[in-house]
Parts: sequence; structure tokens; C-alpha cells
Amino acid sequence: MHTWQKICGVAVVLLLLLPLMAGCNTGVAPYDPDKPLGRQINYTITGIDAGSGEMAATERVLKQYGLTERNWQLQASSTAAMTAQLGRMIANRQPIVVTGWQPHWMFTKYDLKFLKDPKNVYGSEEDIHTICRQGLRADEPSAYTVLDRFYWTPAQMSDVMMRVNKGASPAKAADKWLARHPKQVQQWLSGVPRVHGRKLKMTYVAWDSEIASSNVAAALLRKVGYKVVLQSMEMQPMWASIATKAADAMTCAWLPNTSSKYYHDYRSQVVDLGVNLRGAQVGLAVPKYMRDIDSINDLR
Ligand code: PBE
Repeated sequence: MHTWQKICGVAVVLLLLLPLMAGCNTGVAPYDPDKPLGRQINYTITGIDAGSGEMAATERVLKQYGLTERNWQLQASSTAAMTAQLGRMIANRQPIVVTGWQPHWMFTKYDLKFLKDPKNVYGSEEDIHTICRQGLRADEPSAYTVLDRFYWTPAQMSDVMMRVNKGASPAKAADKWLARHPKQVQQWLSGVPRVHGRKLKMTYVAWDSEIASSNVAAALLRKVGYKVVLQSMEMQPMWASIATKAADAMTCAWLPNTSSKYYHDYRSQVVDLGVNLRGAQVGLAVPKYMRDIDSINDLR
């Protein structure tokens, strides 16, 4: 190939790439209240892992609010990718709509608001439940008791999440949190017989909130003497792991709404240990500088 042919080739490739590169966020203009929001963000809601309950609920939102027929779409990614994109957009006051939830550090770190949901598709407040396998009570009474007692507040969960967001490893953040809350730990462990290196497996989905709760519960069980293995997976396999007794417990069931599909499917094969956190919430969220966008209806 002649040099000029190579130069032409490179030029053509660059020309083709330019519009793509512009589309990659830096080219998005800052939020403009005078333009329809859909056009500014390509009618796209930035989502999380496709298997999560909130993604399923958001698909229902798109239909029930007539957004699907207006070309709105939900883009699946992951918690990490969604929060990274949120951070980038906020740095430039660009528009973005995400699948948000609370407790989560995104609401601590950024000025966000949930969009009103007049049709109540997401449901109002959620509780998070601990679920264990059948037979755990008889096989591992100490673990059963501690998991049954485990209960904390949204502020406490946020505290652990924030530290992980700032770079602490989840296991360290959990240990430190327990060290700072000796009274609560004492209540959880009081009268529980110690064990010596018995194995326990917990499963979870890598949502930041559940990374925090699973690691704190695991750290607590280690204090009792258990060797706890934590394994992250998608939502359906997580429920199946408890139902089939491949795993012993998880702390990730958002009810009555977000996890309802799997709760319903597996209810008869698992044990519900009840609430470990009250007052959680899911919904679409936007930065507060998108002042005139207050309700899901405002996306239309
Ligand atoms: N979440 C966080 C989960 C439950 C916990 C809201 C991302 C979901 O299933 O959507």
C-alpha cells in the first residue's frame, strides 16, 4: 500500500469515529430545561443489571406511563457502570435518568431526587428480608439465631456503603463497622453458642447495598466462629442457591415489591427470617439541577 493510501485510510476511520466519540458523553450538552428531556438523553434511562427487580419494575413503568410508545428505552448495565456514568454526567451538569434506590451512597454523594410515581408502579416503602435455606435452624442453630436477629438502619447501611465507595474493602469496612457498634454486636451475639470453623455459605447480588449487608452479616457470623464464604451472583441463581441448599443464607430480599417475583417462586422452598432493614425505596432518580423534572410523567 502507498503511503497516501494509508493516510487516506486513517483519515476515513477517524471521520467515521468522530460522531461516535462525540456521542460518548463528553459531547452531551449540559441540561437544558427548555428542550424536551427525551431528545437530550436519546430517550434512554441508565439502568443496572438486567436481572434485578428494579429493572423489571422499570420496564413496567415504561409501559404503564406510555413511555415505550414514545421511544423511551431502558439500558441495562451494572451498578458500577451506572454510578460511574451518573458521576460523569453530574460533573458537567448534564441530564441523566437512572434506576436509583435507597439506602445508597449515590444519594449521599450527589444531590439526587426520586421522580414521583403517581401510578405507584415501584410501590412505596420496601423492607429488606433475610432468607435462609430450609434446615438451617436444626443444622446450624447459632448461625440461624444470629441471622434471625440481624437488623439495622438505613443510616447504618449507608455508613458501610460510603466507606466502601471511598475505597475500603467490603470485608474491612464491615469489621470496622462492627468494632464501632459493640452494643449492637453484643445484642446479636448474646447467648449464642460459639462454633469452631464450621462452614457457611452466603450468596448475594453485587448491588452496593447488599455488598454492605452481606459483608456485615458474614463478619458477625465469623465472630461466632463460622468460616463464611460469600459468593456474588445474579438474582435468580441467588434465590435458587438457597432453595436448593447450595447456599445457607442471603440478606438481599427487597419486599413486598422489588424481589416479589422470586419470593413468590421460591417461597415454599426457603425460610423467611423477616426484616433486616426497614424503609428502603426504589425508583427513577435524577440530579436536582433537573429542576422541572419531578415526576415520571415529566419524561413524556
Ligand atoms: N436494587 C437494590 C435491587 C434490590 C436491591 C434495588 C438494585 C433490585 O432488585 O433492583
